[in-house]
Amino acid sequence: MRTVRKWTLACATVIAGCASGRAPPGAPDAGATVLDASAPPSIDSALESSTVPPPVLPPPPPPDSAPPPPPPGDGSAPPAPPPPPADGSAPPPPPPPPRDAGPTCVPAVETCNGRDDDCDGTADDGLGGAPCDTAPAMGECRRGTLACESATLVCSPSAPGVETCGCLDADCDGEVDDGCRVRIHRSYSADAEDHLYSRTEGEGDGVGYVREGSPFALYASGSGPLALSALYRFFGGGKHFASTDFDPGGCVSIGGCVLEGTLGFIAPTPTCDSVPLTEGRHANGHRVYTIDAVEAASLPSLGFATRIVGHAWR
Ligand SMILES: [Ca+2]
Ligand SMILES: [Ca+2]
Ligand SMILES: [Ca+2]
Repeated sequence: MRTVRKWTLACATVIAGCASGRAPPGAPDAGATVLDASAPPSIDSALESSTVPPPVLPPPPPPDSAPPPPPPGDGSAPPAPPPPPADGSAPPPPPPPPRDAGPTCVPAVETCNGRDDDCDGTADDGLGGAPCDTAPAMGECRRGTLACESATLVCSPSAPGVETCGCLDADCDGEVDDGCRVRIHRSYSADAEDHLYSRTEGEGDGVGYVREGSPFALYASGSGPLALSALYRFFGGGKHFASTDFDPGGCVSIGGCVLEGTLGFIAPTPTCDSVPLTEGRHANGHRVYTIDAVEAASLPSLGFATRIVGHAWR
């Protein structure tokens, strides 16, 4: 109001032209936009500036700071960034965001990565189960099974079991069917011109037989999973012999020979790293059994007819 009164007095007493509506000398033409700080303001602008207070604007942000992020829509505080590692190394990359069966999930092949790639709602489902090798584990324990654990495929070994005499190292000690076979010991009597085969080493000691070693092994039982046949030992005509026939040639039934027991069990066909068991039969009844290919090949020259009676083990 003070400015209005002052300018009104000046117009009335100094500038006669203003009363007549004419512009004072040097004033711009009507319609022109001229800003001149030295020129006195118009009455309208003076009135406006004197009655409307200027708007109050917020202070500008500091030039070197970014504006704070808007708060989450649910009103909760935003998650705090992970603290840097204490040792000063670069922080690990963040884990991939989980996928779910939502409308934005794009189905892919499920792999062991901690994510629900096929969008069925379960991460890493349906993986594992394939066989794998757990070497240096031995025997059946090497037969592992793949499993997806903590986003990593791992090969889990099998636990040791009980030796089943099925051509497996089920107890994982590195030896197949250990404890399932028996060694067969051989001795020879020159006087009787007879070979004696026995599970008992030294059976012929003291009765004229000389030990010749333990040339092969047979399974102790035929009740395991392998298809095996009993090999019986007989004595007849002053000689020992073996056969898979419980009454070979009817000699037992007519009293021509005696069944002395079961030596062991042989395989009719090659089984579990077996080797052929050759029988040499002399015309005088003398029988020889061997898995030694060289000895077997020499028998015909010594008067023996040979045949493969089955398969034994070293
Ligand atoms: Ca899945
Ligand atoms: Ca997955
Ligand atoms: Ca074993």
